Amino acid sequence: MSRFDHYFLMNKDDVIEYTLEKLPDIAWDKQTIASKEIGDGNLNYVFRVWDEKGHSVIVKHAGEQLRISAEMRVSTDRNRIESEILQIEDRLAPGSVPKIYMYDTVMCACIMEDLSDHRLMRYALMEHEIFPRFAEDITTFMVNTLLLTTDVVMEHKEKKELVKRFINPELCEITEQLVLEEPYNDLRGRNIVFPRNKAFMERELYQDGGLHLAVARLKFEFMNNAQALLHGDLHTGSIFVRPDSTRVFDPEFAFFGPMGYDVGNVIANLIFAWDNGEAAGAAAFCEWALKTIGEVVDLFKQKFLKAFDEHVDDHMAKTEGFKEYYLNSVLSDTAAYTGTELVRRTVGMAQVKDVTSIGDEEKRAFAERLNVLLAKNLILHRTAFLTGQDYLDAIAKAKEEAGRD
Ligand code: SR1
Ligand code: MG
Repeated sequence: MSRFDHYFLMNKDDVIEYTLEKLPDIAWDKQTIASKEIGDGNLNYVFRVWDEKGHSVIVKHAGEQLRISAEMRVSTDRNRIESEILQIEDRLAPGSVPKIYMYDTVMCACIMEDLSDHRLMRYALMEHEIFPRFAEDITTFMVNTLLLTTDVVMEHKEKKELVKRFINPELCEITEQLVLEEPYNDLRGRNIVFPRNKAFMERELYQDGGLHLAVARLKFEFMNNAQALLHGDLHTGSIFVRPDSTRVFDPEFAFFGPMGYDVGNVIANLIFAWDNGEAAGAAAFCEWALKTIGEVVDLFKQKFLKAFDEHVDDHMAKTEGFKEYYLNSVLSDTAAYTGTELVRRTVGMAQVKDVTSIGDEEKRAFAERLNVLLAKNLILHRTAFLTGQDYLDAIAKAKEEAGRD
């Protein structure tokens, strides 16, 4: 019998006892073992447990209520999904995610590698730190985890088994509502609109029927295109970085969906970092951010085509012209979901500190207008974004237009 045979919400002392019980093979120093809650996400509790002999782990624990809102409840099964996905991702893209030491469906917790020698990418970017390896690392991660879990590569029955195992209805519902619905109509009264931009957002987002139709299509493509095993929430708060290392974590929104959703999330969150750099006048950082946005698109394409040649077995997928058709559909989705991420983080319930921390109100309002104008271009002209330069040109255009409004 153990205290941990039945679920309860653990505090930092419970977590120490839990770690000692679950990881008995580590020679913990019981005199100095300590724990601290370090999570700042919207959903879970994250504890660091360490001792003075140099041992340390991270314990991630799911509560029944979400941290961002006591009214929002989602299944604690998200921790199982996260742990299993991290193990799959580690096989597909070795070294790109933290190691999982154990997970436990009773306490809805998992214990994983401590990456405290890395920084959360969003915060490092907000200090205008540069990560020269990032485009290279993240494109390898995306091509390996995405293309290699599609039907063009996987044995079809095996893939369908995975689709079944990672059906993730509650977390997907959060995305369906917060990303692909509410930013365009404030249906549940949860949007947060910066007062200076109220009239602008009403006109550009709430009253644009053409945009609503395009996003409605994107919502049902997200729900019905079980293309690849997505991370599902691949923003810069789900990535740890060091100048020489990139590690992705937090895949609790994982499910089989359109690949462009992950790629678009990465691009949009680099744009938020660039917004912040622009507001601060951090020229060298902004130059790196733009270069990285372009490289993410171009390296993704290059590696995708190479991996397609190396891994695709399916007879029909090898038909001449199919590879280019398939990549172009992913690029079109990428542009559109870059747009939906830009919009939802600007007016939706879950915003990003890169933008909300811009202290000068006019600069913040400008960044938000730029994001929305850029987003609309990406969503409404999604098939026109085929290269990194196409994104850079669109950012420059939105910058000019946002200044005029
Ligand atoms: C209610 S959860 C809000 C957001 O936090 C997560 O990181 C996802 O991005 C989700 O949409
Ligand atoms: Mg998260």
